[in-house]
Amino acid sequence: MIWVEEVESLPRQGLESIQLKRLQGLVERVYATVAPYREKMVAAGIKPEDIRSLDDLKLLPFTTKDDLRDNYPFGLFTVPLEEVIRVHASSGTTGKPTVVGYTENDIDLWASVMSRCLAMAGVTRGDMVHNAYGYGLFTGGLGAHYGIEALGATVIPVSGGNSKRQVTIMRDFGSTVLLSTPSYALNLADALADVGVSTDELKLRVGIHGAEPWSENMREEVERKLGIKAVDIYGLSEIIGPGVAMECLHSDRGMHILEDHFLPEVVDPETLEPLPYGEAGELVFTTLTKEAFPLIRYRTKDISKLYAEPCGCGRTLIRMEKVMGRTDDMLIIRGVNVFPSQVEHVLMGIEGVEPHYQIEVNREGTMDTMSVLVEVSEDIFSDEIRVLEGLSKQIQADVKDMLGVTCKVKLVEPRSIARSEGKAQRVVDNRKI
Ligand code: DLL
Repeated sequence: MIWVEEVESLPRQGLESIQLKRLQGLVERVYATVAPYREKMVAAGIKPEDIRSLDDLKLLPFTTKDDLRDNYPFGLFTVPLEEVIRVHASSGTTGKPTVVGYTENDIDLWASVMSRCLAMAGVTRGDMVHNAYGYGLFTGGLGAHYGIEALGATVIPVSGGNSKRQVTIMRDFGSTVLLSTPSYALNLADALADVGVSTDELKLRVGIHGAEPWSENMREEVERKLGIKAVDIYGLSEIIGPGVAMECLHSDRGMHILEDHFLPEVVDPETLEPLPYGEAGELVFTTLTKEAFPLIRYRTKDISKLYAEPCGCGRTLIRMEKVMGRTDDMLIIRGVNVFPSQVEHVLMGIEGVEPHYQIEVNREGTMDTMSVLVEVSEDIFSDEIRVLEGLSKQIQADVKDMLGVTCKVKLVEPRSIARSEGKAQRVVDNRKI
């Protein structure tokens, strides 16, 4: 198994001294080359030489999505455009896309962190890797692609879509590793049934799933339906794309962060004070080595926790908890904070419920209402109305018990909720606010 042992299993002190040196270099560079960063630092009364220890990171101003929008498209790049060899963009739900750029070294760095992630899942040169992340402006497809090649495994650049064809390719090419969003992995599982291919005919061993939140129950579902071990991968375009953090095969919880390149913090989203390990808050990253588009204390809006306990794999890199949701995903239903991932957790614990659901939020007068559309298995759907009513009531009661919110439940036919080829749309917010 390939991994950069000398970095990934360094004693903390050794790693932290690398991080500090890189952080100091970064701050000097952005201060000298990017006006918006310099202005913010000047306003905060900070000079590059004030960063003497990693603890001084907290003196630096945060960067937010708004800063990216204000400098759209290339205003935060630190190098001339001639040195940028690729751009990606994430669509976002509102407003302008977020544009990110890479120098040649950045592309190499990305391939390197991504290949280290793949290695954490036990991927080696001998693997046939079915890359079903979308190719294009989304970072998933190309980001994973170059990592697979850097590792020396074989990449099948299949991208998203045309699931039946994907199944045939998986079977005929003998794909051993699947890369896709967790929701698309479930689509592929459905397609297996459609094409009449059983998991015994496949060589799939491991699935590397990310780009959207997914619950532990959803993991079990993916593992059972595809007959694989499913692991979590985290990343975001602004920081580099996929390859920021990855679950290893030994981890009892969380994903190792590639901390020699991406310096993590968790802060209280209200006070913005850094939180200790083990406490949930907003993840913040500083890119230590990226050239074209470095970010200082970027607020991801993702909610997670950090853990420093040693891992069975021997890596000393700290781990981040599975992302619990985003601060901007949180629904406030009649005063109760609800994350879609919590609803998913409840649903997946109920027998007969399929892992396809959508949450609809409406406003009736001044009241917000939440409806949960859930697909049920064929057997249940064709069962007596009494059975369906019983299931609806059970879902409603379990949601109320666990989340404290009363919701309406609509049980729908198998395969009636729109499938996505990439990230699933879990929430439909009909409130015009
Ligand atoms: O989704 C990059 C990626 C591609 C990651 C493929 C993993 C695999 P963006 O489109 O910029 O980049 O979206 C980033 O997706 O801030 C999270 O909210 C969410 N996200 C990414 N990975 C996970 C994960 C890619 N493992 C946004 N669990 C992030 C939960 C995730 N949410």
